[in-house]
Amino acid sequence: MENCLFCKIVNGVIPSSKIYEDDEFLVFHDIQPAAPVHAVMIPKKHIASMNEAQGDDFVLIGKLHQVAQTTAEQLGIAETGYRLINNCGPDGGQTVFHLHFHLLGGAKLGALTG
Ligand code: IU
Repeated sequence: MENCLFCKIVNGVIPSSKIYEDDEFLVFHDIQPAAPVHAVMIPKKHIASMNEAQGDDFVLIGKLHQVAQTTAEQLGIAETGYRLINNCGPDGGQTVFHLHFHLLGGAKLGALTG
């Protein structure tokens, strides 16, 4: 998608601090970390949000959870624990409309609030 910021990161037009990359996924450090460890995990395929996912996208989303597990190990937060978050739509706090999950850890995280 031409105007999608995360597609631009995938294409290298916008730089990112990469943690992991393969044919289907990219993981990078969030530029505004909300925790000591804060990675953004995206499928390279443009899916606007969780609400737009369909068909095989759910296979991709399942695999992304597997990448989250290995990334947590790589970042040293597997044992202490972490949080995997998807913000969906404006009320969910989504600001970039390319499906992504936040992987947060490295400290005891606060309770979820609405
Ligand atoms: P959100 O769930 O859509 O609010 O999350 C978008 C995240 O993408 C947010 O935490 C930004 O700091 C992060 N981000 C980034 O890490 N690098 C970028 O170039 C851009 C956004 I644009």
